[in-house]
Amino acid sequence: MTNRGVSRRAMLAGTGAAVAASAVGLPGRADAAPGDAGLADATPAGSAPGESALTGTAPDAGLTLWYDEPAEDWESQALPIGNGTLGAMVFGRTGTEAIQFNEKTLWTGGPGSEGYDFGNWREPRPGAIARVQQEINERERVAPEEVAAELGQARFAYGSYQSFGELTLTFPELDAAVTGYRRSLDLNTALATVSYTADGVRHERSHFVSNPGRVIVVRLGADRAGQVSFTAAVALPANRTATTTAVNGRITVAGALTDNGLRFEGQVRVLTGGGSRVDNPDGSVTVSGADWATILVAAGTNYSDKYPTYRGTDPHRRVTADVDRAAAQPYAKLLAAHVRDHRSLFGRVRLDLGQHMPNVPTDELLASYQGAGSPADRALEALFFQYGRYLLIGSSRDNARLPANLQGVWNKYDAAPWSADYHVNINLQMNYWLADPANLGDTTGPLFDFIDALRAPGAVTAKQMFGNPGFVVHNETNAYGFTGVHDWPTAFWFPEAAAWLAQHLYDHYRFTLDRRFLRDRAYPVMREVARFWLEELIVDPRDGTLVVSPSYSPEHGDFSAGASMSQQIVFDLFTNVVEAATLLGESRFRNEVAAALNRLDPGTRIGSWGQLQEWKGDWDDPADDHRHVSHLYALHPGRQISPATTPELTRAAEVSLRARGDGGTGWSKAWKINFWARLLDGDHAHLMLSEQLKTSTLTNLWDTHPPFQIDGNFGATSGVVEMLLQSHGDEVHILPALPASWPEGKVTGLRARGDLTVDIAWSAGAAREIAVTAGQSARVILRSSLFGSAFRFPHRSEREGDRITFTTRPGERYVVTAG
Ligand code: FUC
Repeated sequence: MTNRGVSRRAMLAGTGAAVAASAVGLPGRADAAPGDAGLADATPAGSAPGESALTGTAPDAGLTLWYDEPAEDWESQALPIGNGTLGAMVFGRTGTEAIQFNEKTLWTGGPGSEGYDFGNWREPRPGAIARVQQEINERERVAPEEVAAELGQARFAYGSYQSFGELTLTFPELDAAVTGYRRSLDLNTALATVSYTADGVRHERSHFVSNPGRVIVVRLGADRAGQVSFTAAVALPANRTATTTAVNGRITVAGALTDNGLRFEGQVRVLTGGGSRVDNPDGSVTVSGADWATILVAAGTNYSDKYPTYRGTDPHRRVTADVDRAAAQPYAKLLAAHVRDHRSLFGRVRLDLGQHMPNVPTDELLASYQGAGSPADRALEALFFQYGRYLLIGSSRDNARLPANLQGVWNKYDAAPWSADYHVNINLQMNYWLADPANLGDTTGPLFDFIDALRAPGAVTAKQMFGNPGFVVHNETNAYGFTGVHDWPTAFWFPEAAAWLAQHLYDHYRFTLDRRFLRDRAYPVMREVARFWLEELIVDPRDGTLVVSPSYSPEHGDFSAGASMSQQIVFDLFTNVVEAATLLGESRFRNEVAAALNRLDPGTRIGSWGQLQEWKGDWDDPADDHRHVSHLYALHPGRQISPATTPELTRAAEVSLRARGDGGTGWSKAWKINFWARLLDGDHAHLMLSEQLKTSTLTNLWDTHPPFQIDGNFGATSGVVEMLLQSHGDEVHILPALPASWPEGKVTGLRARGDLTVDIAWSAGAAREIAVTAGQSARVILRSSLFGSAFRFPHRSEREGDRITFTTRPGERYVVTAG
C-alpha cells in the first residue's frame, strides 16, 4: 500500500468531510488534497503595510494528521476521537476493521470488589505519623522503605479503567487489492476519515464522536450505488460476559463487570439507504448492497461519582435514548451539530508559526523532524500544539463524569498501565495546565467535579490517618475515591495532592474573574484543604518554621521534614486562600492563614552548588537527572519564583534545571518546556519541545512515557502557550520566551489571567501588533519589547520601560501597533 499522495478523494455518497464543511458553512477545505491547505492563503505575519496583521480570516491550515496505510498498532498508529465520555480508536483497516471504544466510567475495582478499603488503614495506627515525625527529627532523613513499613499498606481492589469493546466491521472486499489508500484525522472538524479503492469502487468511512449527540458515529459510503456491504458486531474484552442481541438493526450488549458488579450497556444501531439489512443469531448485523450506512454507538454504565457506593441508575434507558435520538436525525444534521460544537471550542485559537505543511504523511513528517526551524518543522510544532487542544476537547467535556485520565479517555487494556488512573503528583494536574490559557476553560468541569467528589472519601482519610479536618488525597486515585495509601515506598505518600488540585480552582478564577465560581466552587474547597494543612504543619525544632512532615519529594530521595515541593505547595495554597478570602471578605480565616503563611518555611533555598534545593537539607546531587523536578514547582505551575520578582531564586532554579538535563519521560520533557519558558529562555524551551517530538512522540502524535501517556501532549501545549504569553504575575507578558526558530508568526485567541483574550502578531522576533480584548473592567499591565520603541495605542495609558498600564472596559478590544 504505497500509493502516496492520493490527490483527491472522490466525492462519496454523503459520507464525508466535504459534507461537514458545507453543512456548517466552513470553507470546503476538508475535500482538498493533503497539503493543499498549506499556508499560501494564511500568511498573516507578512501582511501588507498598513493592514492589521491580526484580522486574517484564512482557515486553520495544516491541521490534519494523515497516513497512507491502515494502522496496525493501537498505541502508536490508530487515531483517537472522543467527546469527553466516549472515545474511539480508528484503525482504518480494509478487510476487518475493529474500532476500539471506551466509556469513561467503566472501571473495575472499588466498592463491590473484594477487599476495597479506599486505601484507608484497615486497623487504627495510633501515633504512627507522630512516630515517623520523631524519627525524622532525630535522623533528618529516613529511607522510604522504612516509612512505607510504618505508614503504607498493600493495595486491594484499586481496579483499572477498561476498554468497553470493539465495533468490528467485516467487509466482503476482504481480499481485494486496495489502491489510493488514505486515513486522516482533521483537527478542525474532529472527523477521522478512511478512503480507498477496491475492485474499482472508491470507499469512504467517516468517524466522529458527537458531544451534543452523545454517540460514536461511523458513516460508510461508496462512489457507486449499492456498494456498501459489511457485517457489524461488538466484540467484548475477554474478561467480560454479556448478553448480546440483534433486533431490527440494533445490537445490544449488556452485563455487569464480574469484578465489582458495575452494570454496563452498549447499543449499536445500523441504519442503511438501499440494499438489505439482516440481524444474525450471533448478535451481529449484516448489510448488503446498500448505498450508504450509518452506525451509531452509545454506551454507559451505572457508575456515579457519589461516595460511598459509586452507583447510580441503570444505563439502559439513557443508552437507548441516546442512540434513538441520534437515529432520528439525518446524518448531515448530526454531523453539522458535531462540527459546530467542536469548532466552538477548537476554533478559538489559531497559531501560525510561518509553517508550511509539506505533502507527506504525518509519520514521515515526524520522522524527518529536525527541530531546526524549517517550515516543515514548524508545521509539526503547530500541529502538535493544536493536537493537545484537540485531545483535551476529546477527553474532557463539561458533561463528562470523570476528568481526562492518564490516557485521556482512550484505553484498550483491562489492566492499563498505572490503571490509566489519576496520578496526582503531577499527571492529572498537567492534563489541565493548558485548559484556561489555550482558551478551553470550559473543559475544566470534569476536573472540578472530580475534586468535589474526592471531598467525602478524602475527609474520611484525613480524619482516620491524620486526625484532621478537611480532606486529603495521596499519590494517585481512581474512579472510586481512593484517597489513602499503598505500599510502594517511592510513590505512596503525597498528602499535598489536594492542595495542588485546589490551585486549579483558584487559577480558573484568576483567568475568568468569575466571582460566583470563586465563592461557590473554588473557595469552599480551598478552605477545606487549608484547614487540613493548618492542623498538619508542625514546628521544625531546628529553626521554628512551620513544615510538612513526613515530607516526600515525589518519587525521589528520602523522607524528611519540609521538602521544597511540600512547602511550596502549601505556600501556594495559603497565598491563594489569603487572596480569595480577602476578595470574599472572610477576614477571620484570612488572618489565621496569613499568620501561618508568615511562619511557613517557603521551601526556597539556594544550595552549595548554586542550585535550588530539593530538600531542606543541602543533599542535591548535581549528577542526578531524575524525571521529577518537583522543587521547581515554585517556578511552574506556582508563581512564587519568577525572573521579575525573585531573580536569585530564578538563577538557582535554572542551575537545578540544567543539572537535571534535557532528557526524561514524555511528561518530564513537557514540564521542562514550561520551566524554560518561565525562565524566559525561548530557545531552551524550544529545544525541549523538539526533544519531546524527536524522542517521546508516537506516529499518531501521542506522547509516550513510554508507554503512551497523554499528560505530555497536554503539557507541551501548555508549554507553547507559556512561550507566547504569560500572566502568572501581575503583568501580561507578550512573547516572553520566543525562540529564534519562530521569527515570524501570529497567534489569536489565547487567554490571560484577568479575563483577557490576547492576539499577537510578530516578525523578526519582535511583537508588531497586540490586541487585548477585555471581559471586564480591570487595570492591565502589558509588557512587551514593543513598548521599548515607537508604538501606537489610542487609549489613555502610562508607560514605564517595556510596560504600559491601562484600564479596560468590558467587551472592548485594545490594539497596540508598532511604529
Ligand atoms: C508519576 C510518574 C511516573 C508515571 C506515573 C503515571 O508517578 O513518576 O513516571 O508518569 O506518574
